[in-house]
Amino acid sequence: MKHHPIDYSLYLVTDRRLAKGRTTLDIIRAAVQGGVTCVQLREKTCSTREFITEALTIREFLQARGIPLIINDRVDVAQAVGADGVHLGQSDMPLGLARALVDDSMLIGISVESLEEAAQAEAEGADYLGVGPIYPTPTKTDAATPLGLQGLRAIRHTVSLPLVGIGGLNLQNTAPVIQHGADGIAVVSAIVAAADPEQAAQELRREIIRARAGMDLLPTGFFS
Ligand code: TZP
Ligand code: MG
Repeated sequence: MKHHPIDYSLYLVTDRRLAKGRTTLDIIRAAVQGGVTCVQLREKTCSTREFITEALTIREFLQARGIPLIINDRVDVAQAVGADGVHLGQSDMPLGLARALVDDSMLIGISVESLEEAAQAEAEGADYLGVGPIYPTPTKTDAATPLGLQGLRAIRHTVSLPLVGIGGLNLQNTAPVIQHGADGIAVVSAIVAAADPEQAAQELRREIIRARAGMDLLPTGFFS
């Protein structure tokens, strides 16, 4: 049984290396106050023990506020801390093997960098897709060639899973990403590296709502 549907609107992906001395929990607190709807804990450098300790604290904080926690890369950590989901890239554990290890309720998100990867992840039973990079980004140095808005739209027309755009997203380019078919936007630096992460999250959330409202005013089929 899956959880109630997740709101992917504003999806925070953490990165302690960009947090300017603030803890990941500091950033998450501010971002939740500002209106993020989903949090992915992404730890690329700390020990497994530290990852788990941090994840337990963050899970407690988020659970009390009804915000889902998704763990990056580590199926074992996600399962151990009772996270809502795990997020896997194309070089991580294959989806089918991960599915066999976790509780039925665990969401599995897959990063896709092409239409082919998107179709495959949907066929294999992913719960949602991270689609990107949409734009170039210094945050992930091994990211593929950017998909751009047209790449996102092509994936939107091919799969029916929730799509979360990622890569180089900020207040200035959020609206077109929503209008090209993303159910939400995922950001690292636009919140984690912001001088005021709460304000940054609040502005992004408002922009997403505004972009959706703008779409409602357009005739059906305008974006197809
Ligand atoms: N996956 C594709 S791009 C990216 C990840 C994790 C990094 C996005 O970071 P930013 O700072 O929001 O561009
Ligand atoms: Mg990964």
